[in-house]
This record gives sequence, structure tokens and C-alpha cells, in this order.
Amino acid sequence: MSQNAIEILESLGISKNFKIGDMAVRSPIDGLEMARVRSHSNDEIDAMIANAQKAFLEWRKVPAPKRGQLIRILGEKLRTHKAALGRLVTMECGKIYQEGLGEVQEMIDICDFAVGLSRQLYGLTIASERPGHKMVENWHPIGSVGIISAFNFPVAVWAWNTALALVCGDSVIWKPSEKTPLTALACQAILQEALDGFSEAPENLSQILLGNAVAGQKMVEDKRMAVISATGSCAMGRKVAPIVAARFGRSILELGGNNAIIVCPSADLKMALHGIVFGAVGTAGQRCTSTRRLFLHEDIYDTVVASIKDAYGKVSIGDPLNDDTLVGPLIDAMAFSNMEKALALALEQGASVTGGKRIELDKYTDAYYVKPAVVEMPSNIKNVKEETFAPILYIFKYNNLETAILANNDVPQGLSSAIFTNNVREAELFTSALGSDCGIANVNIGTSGAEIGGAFGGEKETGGGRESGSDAWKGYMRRSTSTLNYSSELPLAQGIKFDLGD
Ligand code: UN1
Repeated sequence: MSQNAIEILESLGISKNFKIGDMAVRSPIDGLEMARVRSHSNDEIDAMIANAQKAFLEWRKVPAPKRGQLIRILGEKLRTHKAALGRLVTMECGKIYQEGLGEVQEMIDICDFAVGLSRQLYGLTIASERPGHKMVENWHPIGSVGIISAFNFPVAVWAWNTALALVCGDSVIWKPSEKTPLTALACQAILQEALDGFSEAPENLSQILLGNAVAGQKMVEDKRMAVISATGSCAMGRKVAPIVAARFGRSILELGGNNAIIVCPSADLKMALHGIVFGAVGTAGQRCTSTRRLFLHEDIYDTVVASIKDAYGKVSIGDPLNDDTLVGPLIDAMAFSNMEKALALALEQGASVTGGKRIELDKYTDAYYVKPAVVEMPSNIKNVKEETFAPILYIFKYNNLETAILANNDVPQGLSSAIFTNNVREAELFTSALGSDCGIANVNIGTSGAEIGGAFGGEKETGGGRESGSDAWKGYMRRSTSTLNYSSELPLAQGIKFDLGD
């Protein structure tokens, strides 16, 4: 298959004029413009929100298992279009094709999960303290959900949110990254295929809002948006969260990470190496779960550093559409400049840096391919507190696990973490209340590549929200508690006497 981006969009039935519009879409593969799209005006955003409200009022009447059927069809359509959408993901955000396919698989997985969930939106029954009474919890659709997603997972994040929101009975407006509107349009077209012929679904159940941060802000500020689910940087979350809080809306925040792996002396070092390298250089270090810090026990430090450098020397860097490429480009010039700044700072602090230079590919002079960097940190520096969205792995030496766990936690972010060990005490300590403070704490696998079945997200500046599996669906519904009295008396709770006489 060698379709270009526009041909893929056309094959999905989108027949727009991609030559006009205020937003230029560049492929990080060659830095060249692939298409232009038009951003939405304030009036259009306003109308979109009104339409989302109308759609919600209708959709909430459809029984949840029936809503699940729409997501079952969406999952089937995604299977049909997996190769094309995976390729478009690669073209628009630069991750290698295997990872593009993996991202679409993540969408299919969450659809499967959500279909099952559509019959399991359970509430509790609770024992009442009063005779002849019972209490039940009801979970109801909450309203319209605004989704903000980042360039690095341009389609999966939408699917995590949309599959859940739709089975929960909500409507959706999606503001994708300005860097990746084409994959968003493709997802919308695939969802439309599922909607065609699904007569129970109202119009405008899911809409796309194209534009910059200002356009996104308009959606975030609007009281009619019951939930704002924002995935991206801590800086973005820091803007979104107070706006939503000020209007008492609900936000689900999945923000930056600063993820570490600890390698203990008992670890299977071959497995650890695989986990470290995939975590650090996969997606060119542009996952929120990418491995950024590595704590190596002093007994295995030299061996592991040597094997990482050796592996880094062998990873093929280049066009992400080539089957043998393992590391594609950075998203743009800004990403490269941030990487350079971070490496310059490390050098200033006395670190030893291997790699990190730009690779000029003759045919792609406007693209930013880099050699992943290994940064051996001097012993007086115990941490790196900033997240740089690039393949930089900071390596530290430790001699005591408690200290390494403290260092793992001693950063503002709290998304993902991992330990490689064959010692059950170390593994249990790491995952215990005294261990990693992150939303994800893995044993003998790396920090990235979480499955959709778990609740995804993290603590501290990562925002505290959970998307995807487990009981994350509760974030997309409202809960009411009903006390039902089937007796012929009206006793008050807490034993209060309130005698009105006869
Ligand atoms: C992200 O980078 O925003 O765990 C999401 C992972 C993927 C999701 C990453 N399943 O790496």
C-alpha cells in the first residue's frame, strides 16, 4: 500500500478540498505540507456545543446495551480500516508503522472493553439503617464530554474517551492537536460509517472541533460541557483545570510523565535492556509513558550502560514507514530545540552525553531525526524534574533500593514507573504503599505500552485523572443515590424525633 494521506482520507469517503484552510498540516517524516484544514469559528463552536447538548438529550434515552452495539460496529470498522488508519497515524505524527498499527489496535481493544461495559454499568445496593428501606446507587449519563488530545497518540486517546462516553450515554466533542487534524477527520469518518444505519443514534453524537488552544479554551469554558477530558502536557492541564473547576465542571486530566525504571542486581538484564530501550527510544521518546530516568544498582551499572549504548548504536533511525526502522522523527523543530536545550543543561551539570545529535537525511531536510541520547548523570545530581518530549535517557547510579524509590518519587509528575528485579521483596516494596507513587507501577516490564484494561493516568502534576479501563467509566457518568421506603412508617435517619402530633 502506498497511498498518500489525502488518498487515505478519500478512501474513507472524505472529499474535502485539502488545499485551503488556515491550518497547515505537516508530516514530520519530511517536514512538508500534506494538507490544509480550516479551523472553526467561535460561532461554529457555539453551535457545536448546542448540537452536542441536543444529541445528549436523545442518546441518553437509548438503553446502554444498545449504545454498546454502536461501539461494537465501530470496533469492526476499525478492524477493516486498521492498516489505512495506522499508516495515516504514521504519516501525521511520525511514529513507526508498527506503532501506528498498535495504536489502532488500542482503539479496537477499548471498543471491545466498552461493549462489555455497556451491560455492566453497575451501581451498588446499600443496607439502610431504617426498617423497610433500601438504598441503591444509579449511574446516569452526565452530558457532553469535551476531549482534548495530543499529537503523540492522535487516535487512541479519542477512542479511550469516546468509546466509554458513548456507552455511558454522553455526546462528545473532540479537539485534536493542531498537529494531527487529519487522523481526527479519519476517525470521524470511520465513526460515521458505524453510525450510518444505526437509527437510534441522534445527529452530532460526536463532533470534531478544529483549531488552536484558543478554540479549545472556548469549549473548556462552556458550562454546557459536563466533562473535559484533557490529555497532554502539564502546561496545558494547568490552564484547563482551573477553568473547569471555576465553573464546577468535571475534568479528567492525563498530563505529563517523568517515568523511571529501577534495575536491581537480581534482574534479568536482557529483559531489562529490552524494556529500557523500547521505553526510551520507542515513539522517539514522545510518549507520556516514555522512560526518561533510569536508576541502576552500582553492581550492574557498567554492564547495563554498556549494553544500552551498544543497543542504541544498532537501532535504525529513519523513515517510520520503512519496516526496519525502529525510531522515527521528532514531531517538529521545536521538539528538537527542546531536546538540545535539555542536553546542553545536562552537559553544564557535568553529565556525559552519548548521542542526541540531529541526523540529516538527504531526502528530508526539513525533518528532525535524532540519535537517541544516553545521559550519565554525575553522582551529586539525583534527579531531573522536567519532562522533555524527546529520546533522552538520564542514568543514575544507586546503592540502596529505598533511596532509588525516593528518587523515583521525587519529581513533580507521577504517571508511570517500573522495577526490574527477581527478588519478591523488592517487587512487593515497589508496588506497595511505601513504593512508587505513580499511577502505573510495573514489575519486569517497562514504563510504556499500558494495556487498555487498566485505569490509565497518574498522580501529582500528571493530573490525577484516569482514562480507559477498570472503573474509569465512572468519570463519564453521574451518580445518584436513592433511598426507597417500602414500609408504612417514615422514620428519620440518625434516630431523629420530629413529632408533628396527630
Ligand atoms: C500517551 O502517551 O499519551 O501506555 C498515551 C502507553 C500507551 C498510551 C500512551 N498505551 O504507552
